[in-house]
Amino acid sequence: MKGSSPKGGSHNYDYSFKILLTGDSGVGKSSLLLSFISTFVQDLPPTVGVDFKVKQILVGGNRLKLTIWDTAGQERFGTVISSYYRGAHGIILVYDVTQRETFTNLLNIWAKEVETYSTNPECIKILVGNKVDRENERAVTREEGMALAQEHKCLFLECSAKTRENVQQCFKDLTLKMLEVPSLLDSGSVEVKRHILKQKQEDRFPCNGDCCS
Ligand SMILES: Nc1nc2c(ncn2[C@@H]2O[C@H](COP(=O)(O)OP(=O)(O)OP(=O)(O)O)[C@@H](O)[C@H]2O)c(=O)[nH]1
Ligand SMILES: [Mg+2]
Repeated sequence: MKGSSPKGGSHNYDYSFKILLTGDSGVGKSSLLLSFISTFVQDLPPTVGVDFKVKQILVGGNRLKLTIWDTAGQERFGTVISSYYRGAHGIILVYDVTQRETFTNLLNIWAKEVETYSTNPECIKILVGNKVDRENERAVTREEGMALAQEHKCLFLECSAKTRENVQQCFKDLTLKMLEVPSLLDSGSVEVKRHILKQKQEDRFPCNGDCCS
């Protein structure tokens, strides 16, 4: 549905996508986000509640507005979780390659949460092994990561929020894949949103015939 993209329209982007970060506390979700948006910050405090950042990027000739949501891996607030997942186009499942438990928890906790709350059946997932700069402390092999991703039909990448290795690539791979899915393009398209808004306005102020004669 690239044809419906309003290039040159009044918006300065073609598609608006919601992306989520999920995974255990301390795996580096907030660091990854900061590294992508601006720069790595050493020893961030644990996230409290929910936060989001917006970034515009150019991918495959499309101007994308990404709203990237980040939440605490530790405290989970039941009512917040469902709204966190609602309408997400892409999900980044993060583990720490030096902490095996964070990898097994992806399967036991996070994948189940995604399955339960995600509302876009075709949303794209990417499995990300973070902290590869600590190679000598590695506890999960690259092959294990790849195998899990294949089993769950996810994309896969290893990265370091600290050195910024593969950080941009992670968002590029994810968004390129999202751009291949017509249903995600429909819900992320500025054109579709404009149409829905117009429809709502027409419903609120229906034409009584006077204005169109
Ligand atoms: N060496 C190294 N340290 C990292 C990397 N990414 C994050 N860290 C460190 O890991 C710790 C936890 O990072 P956060 O980004 O706060 O982790 P989080 O997943 O957001 O944690 P919660 O908010 O509690 O869910 C911090 O001390 C970071 O500096 C990385 O790629 N390499
Ligand atoms: Mg955090």
